[in-house]
Amino acid sequence: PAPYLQSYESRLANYNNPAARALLECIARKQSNLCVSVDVSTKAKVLEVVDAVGPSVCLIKTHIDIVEDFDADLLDQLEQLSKKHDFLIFEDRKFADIGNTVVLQYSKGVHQIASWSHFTNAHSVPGPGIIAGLASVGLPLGRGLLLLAEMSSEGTLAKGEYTEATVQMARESRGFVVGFIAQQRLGRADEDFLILTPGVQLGSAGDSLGQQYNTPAAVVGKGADVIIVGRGVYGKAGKEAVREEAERYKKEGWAAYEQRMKA
Ligand code: S5P
Repeated sequence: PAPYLQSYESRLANYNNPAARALLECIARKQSNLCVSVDVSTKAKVLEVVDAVGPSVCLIKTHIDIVEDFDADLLDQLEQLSKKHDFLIFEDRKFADIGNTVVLQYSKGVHQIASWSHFTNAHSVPGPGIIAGLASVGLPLGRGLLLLAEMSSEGTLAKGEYTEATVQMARESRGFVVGFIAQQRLGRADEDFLILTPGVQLGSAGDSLGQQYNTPAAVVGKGADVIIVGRGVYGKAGKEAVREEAERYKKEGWAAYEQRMKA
C-alpha cells in the first residue's frame, strides 16, 4: 500500500529529518494525531490552554506574534510544558519573503523562532530561495519545514498549478521540507510527505471571514496525517471544557486514522 496507508511507526523509515521523526514517534506513542492551534493573545492564556490540551496532542501550533505580553519566560514555560506533556512545537509563521530576509526573520528578532520551534511553515510564492534560506538556519538545528501547498480559506489562490509547483519544490529539498499544509494527500502514491490539515471543526461549516471547516474523519480520509484544530478546542469556556474537547478531537482523529488503515 501507499506509504500514507501504513502506520505512523512504519513511516519513520521514510524520514531522516529529526523533527519529522520525533513527530511520528510522538504520534505513535500518544496515539494522537491532534495538533491544537493556540491562537490566544496573552501569555497566561497560552499557558493555560497548552497545559489543558497537552496530554491530548502530538503538536502545539503557535502564532507567537499575537501574544501581547510575550517574553523569554513564555518560551521557557512552553518548553517545560512540552516535556511534561510530551508534544512538539510548530510556529505557524508563514514565511513569504526572499531567502536573505527569511534567514533573519527565522533566526533573529524578538522571537528567535528557530531556537525553540521544531517546525515552521512557508509559502512557496517567492520560489526555492525561501527554502534555501530557512534551511540554512533550521537544518543545523534539526528543524523541519512545511510548505503551504493549499489553504483552507474560501477563494484561496493556492490550488492547481501552484499546488503542483509547491510539491515539486518540496521534492527538491526533502531533507528539510517534511511535508505540507494542505487539505488532502499530495505527491505521488509512492512518496511520503507529512500532511497537516487546518480548517477542522466538528459542528461548524466555517466563520464569517472565509475559514472553511471539515470534520476530522473527512480530512483524515482525504490523507491528513495531523489534524489542526484551533477555535474548536480553545474556544470552549474553562480549562476543563478545553481539556475535554481536546480529548474528543484526539479520539476522532485517531479513529479516522485506524479507519484509513483498514481501507
Ligand atoms: O490554510 C490554512 C493554513 C493554516 S496554518 N488555514 C488555517 O486556518 N491555518 C491556521 O490554522 C490559521 O492561521 C489558524 O491558526 C488555524 C485554524 O484555526 P481555527 O480556529 O479556524 O481552527
